Amino acid sequence: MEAVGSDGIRVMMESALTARDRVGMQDFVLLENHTSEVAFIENLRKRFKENLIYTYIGSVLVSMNPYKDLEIYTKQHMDRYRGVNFYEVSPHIYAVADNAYRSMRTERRDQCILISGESGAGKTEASKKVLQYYAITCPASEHVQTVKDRLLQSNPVLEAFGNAKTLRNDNSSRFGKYMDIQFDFKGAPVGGHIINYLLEKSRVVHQSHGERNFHIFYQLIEGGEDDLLRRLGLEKNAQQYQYLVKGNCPKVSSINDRNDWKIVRKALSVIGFTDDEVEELLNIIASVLHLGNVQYGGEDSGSAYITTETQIKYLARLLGVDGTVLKEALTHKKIIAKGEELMSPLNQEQAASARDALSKAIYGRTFTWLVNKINGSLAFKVWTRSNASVIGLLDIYGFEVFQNNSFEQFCINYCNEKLQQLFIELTLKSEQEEYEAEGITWEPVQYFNNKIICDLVEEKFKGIISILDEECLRPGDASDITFLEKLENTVGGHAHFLTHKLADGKTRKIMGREEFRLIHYAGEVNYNVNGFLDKNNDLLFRNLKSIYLSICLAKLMEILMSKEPSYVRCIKPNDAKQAGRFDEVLIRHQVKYLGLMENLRVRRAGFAYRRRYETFLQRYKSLCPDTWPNWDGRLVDGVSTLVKHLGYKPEEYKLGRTKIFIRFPKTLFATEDALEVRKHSLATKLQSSWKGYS
Ligand code: AOV
Ligand code: MG
Repeated sequence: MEAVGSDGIRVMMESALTARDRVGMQDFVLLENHTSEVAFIENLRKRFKENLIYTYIGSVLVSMNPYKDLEIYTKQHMDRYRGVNFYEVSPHIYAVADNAYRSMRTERRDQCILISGESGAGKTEASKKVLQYYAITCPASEHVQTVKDRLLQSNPVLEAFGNAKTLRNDNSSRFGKYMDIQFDFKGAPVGGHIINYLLEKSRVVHQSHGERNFHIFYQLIEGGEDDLLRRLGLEKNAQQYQYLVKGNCPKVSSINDRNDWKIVRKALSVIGFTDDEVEELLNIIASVLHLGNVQYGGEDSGSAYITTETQIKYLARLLGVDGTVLKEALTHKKIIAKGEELMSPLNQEQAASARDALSKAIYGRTFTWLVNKINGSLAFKVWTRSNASVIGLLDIYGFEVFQNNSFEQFCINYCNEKLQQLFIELTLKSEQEEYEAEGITWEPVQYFNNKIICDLVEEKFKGIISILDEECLRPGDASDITFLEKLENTVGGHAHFLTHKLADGKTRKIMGREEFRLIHYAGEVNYNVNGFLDKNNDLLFRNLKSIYLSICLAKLMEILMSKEPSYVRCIKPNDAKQAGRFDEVLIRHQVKYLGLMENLRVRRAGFAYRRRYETFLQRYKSLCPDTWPNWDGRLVDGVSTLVKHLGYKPEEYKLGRTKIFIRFPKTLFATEDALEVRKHSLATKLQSSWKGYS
């Protein structure tokens, strides 16, 4: 410490302190006032202003959507994070990716990266960055290069068919995605597998104002070559198609459909789709557009007939079916009377909804076929569980609230509710386990557990889904309204459920009579029950729903629980999708519901900072003559000698089995400052001795 007090060092220390003050803490655990939400938000604000969008809470990565391209995803950045200790470089999504990769390699344990946050917060972008990191940095052979290319190219394809412009996000995922990346024993990616959850099929036939249908329709119309469009019977004008005009939003400034078409077309080839398969796929996409333009007239008897013959002609050709059969299918329903099959005519309204149901079914099946096809192309033939490991990436649709919320939002928000629960259970569990493993007493922390809301939705016999299923199966007068009444009778008193009816018999004016409100972990949402029974009844939907809501969701949870998780918590800085805008109210709300303060409290419950002995010793050994340049004895003794020399008081730290735990950030800062001083004095010494020679 001989040089302390010299001007140079004072200036240097001051500038280090000012820099810390300016750019904030790269780990929230190091905030002096860690229980203060104000300090938390201030730290986020400072970092956001400096384009530092990533910050840790221990090992959890908090990511702010910058809404602009930052120069932080280059190959040089990737190299900087390869094989480096998590804490020695600034926070980054690459650090999370690399850490998971290394844990998988060294501990031979499957990993998963769980990305959450509301719609537009940056989940899909984060998942793409992770995939790019592996594709670029992992070892490769010729075969592996093909796999890497296919893994990367699966994204534009899935996004074209499964993403759409919504009011919240110009590229909003309208399906949930869990992707396994499989690595061989050398750590090279050799295969992949995608599971998709609940595509929002209703978007095919209807879009809210300001929203669009799935990207692929516009890409095909804007970018499709003239002879292709001619073969498909399509015009180069999205306004011509009923399924594309509902949202009154054919063009989006941030989207270049024509360019995206080229990207998607190329990606399909890379994944291994033959030209014939692509043509078949596009036949189906075009068919959906033609179906949307099928119009009906009404006979005097009330029966519907088709007024648009051209559409039928195209449809018959593209789908390879007989025109007459198709016409009958679009205007009649099959009924069985006295053991005989009969075709009973539909009225105009019924026929239109049969047409829309067909479009949704066709699109939904095509999407499933597409995912299966991609899986086929990513499948590694000789891959077995025994010689490979897996990193899973979960990117689902984010929590969303619109003016009007229906069954789709109910499913999406429930899925987010489950994910939040997983986060709570696993972070607490792992924290607890770490303390136990290190032989350090655990101090419990109070936190909000959203299990109560999950139970309200999913509990057998008394949960909302059970009641909905029951109402769907009940013969007679079951309707959306009787479903709502049943909900009132069964879960009416629940703390997270409300309808317009107040306990004293009066009505709550702010709520509609067809609505129920759920108080989710992330906020309150009013759901309009209109269409709940129909959507739940939709056979295809039902299949998906049962996979998704009960068995699969459970399976997904099982998959995730069996892996070692890493978390990325995405925050959306403003609702205007604008760069540089820090909307404090919106951000504070997300910090609250993502449980980040609780997460921080759990992490800080006892100790702000923890490091493995070797890492700690390596970094600070130069500060003590007994540990410098090398410590020969047991690591724990080396660390003990070092911290005693540094003047740590017994209440400031604890030594676990493999790690040192430090209670207060200021202890660590003092040590860091001492290191800076030491580095500087060494540099000054070297300089003066060099001067002496010259
Ligand atoms: P989401 O996946 O969380 O929403 P996205 O990942 O699609 O959100 O991000 C929305 C938009 O924000 C992107 O299209 C980018 O324009 C921008 N963005 C996000 N992350 C970054 C980043 N790291 N750098 C630059 N721009 C970014 V949803 O799918 O709606 O829940 O269902
Ligand atoms: Mg997304």
